[in-house]
Amino acid sequence: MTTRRTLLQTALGGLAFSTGIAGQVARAALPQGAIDSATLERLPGKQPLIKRSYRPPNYETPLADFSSAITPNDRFFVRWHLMGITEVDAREWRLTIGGDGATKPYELTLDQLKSDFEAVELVAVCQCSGNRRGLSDPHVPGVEWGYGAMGNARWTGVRLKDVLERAGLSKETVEIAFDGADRPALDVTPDFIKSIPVWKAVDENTIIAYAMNGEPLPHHNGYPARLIVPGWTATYWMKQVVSIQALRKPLANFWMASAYRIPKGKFAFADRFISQENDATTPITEIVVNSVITSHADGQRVSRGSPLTLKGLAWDSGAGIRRVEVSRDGGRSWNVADLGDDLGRFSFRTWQFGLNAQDPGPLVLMARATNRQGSTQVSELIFNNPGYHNNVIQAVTLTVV
Ligand SMILES: Nc1nc2c(c(=O)[nH]1)N[C@H]1C(S)=C(S)[C@@H](COP(=O)(O)O)O[C@H]1N2
Ligand SMILES: [Mo]
Repeated sequence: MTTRRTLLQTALGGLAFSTGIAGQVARAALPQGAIDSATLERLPGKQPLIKRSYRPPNYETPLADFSSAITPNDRFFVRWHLMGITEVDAREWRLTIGGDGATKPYELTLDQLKSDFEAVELVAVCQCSGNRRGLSDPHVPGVEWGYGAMGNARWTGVRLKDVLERAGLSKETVEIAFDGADRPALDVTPDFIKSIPVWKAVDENTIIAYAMNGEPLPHHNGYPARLIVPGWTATYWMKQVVSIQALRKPLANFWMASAYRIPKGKFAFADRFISQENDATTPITEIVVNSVITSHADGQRVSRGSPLTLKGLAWDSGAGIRRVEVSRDGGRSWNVADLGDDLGRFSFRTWQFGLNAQDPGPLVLMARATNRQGSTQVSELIFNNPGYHNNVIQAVTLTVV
């Protein structure tokens, strides 16, 4: 049987790679079980997505569906932790704002949320911390995501800081915690509640969104309202948010203290989540600079001599993309690609690069993004047990015929 691995090894065999780069290409491009076992399935209201698990529903977007900077709502990935997911009736929905750090707790209906505060809009990438976990080598447990546990949308909502201000935050408040309408089906699973530091909560870009690309949020993406934490991985982007609690003490549940943490010192980030740090680990926060090739897939055949346009996306935690480069020789030389429209510093940035495939045989194409702070993607996976922050340079091997 011809597997992706043998195909790729054959493809690489004919080319002179330094071992470091070749090893990196193999790991970046080898989806292993994760992508090989993918089945497309349709959730209600969604186009077919790649199913990673059914209970709870975890579905990712096929790379070919990222053909524009904005991810359509019906193609947007879906990630849930708990079994007890119910559709929310917007008329019944209430958002409670309270906690021991709130001097004036109160409650909002959806209409009040929309009418009582100034509406704001921004485009931001929602990316699961574990995006690309399925590419981890050695393999790590968890949802075996390929490249598509991410999406980019124009979010409309209200600033979280405006909502918090009305609750009269006390000076002792250290974190703001969020709970959604979803519930564990068994008592053994802790409810999914997440917190962010006050400084991030009162950032003007942190919003409670009630619209996504001009439409109500799809049920599976958090209808009727969810938190948007631009620049941070999606674990904080609480869907179907029903409760916001101002806390004088750090939240100490499983989802903060044990899950969604990265080893200290392995990844660079600008701002710290100090109240949740311990000696060894810190919560995952800022998205690492990254890019993908979306126009062409591994193994695709292209005609010799006819021009092709390689396309893809690049994004980071909000510094903004400075440049994307493409390599045609396994990473030895790089050429600058053209960037598409700038939809804001938290958005996907499209890019494209025209080339002419001259020689028959395998053609290894790679893309690498650099942000405005000079951070770029890695050649070797920065291995960590939960499989987070994979921004290894992706390689796509085409066959020129
Ligand atoms: N209520 C609720 N919100 C949630 C989650 C969840 O399980 N329940 N998962 C979080 C995680 S880890 C991710 S990656 C994103 C996924 O967002 P999406 O399903 O809209 O793509 O939702 C976040 N918000
Ligand atoms: Mo996630």
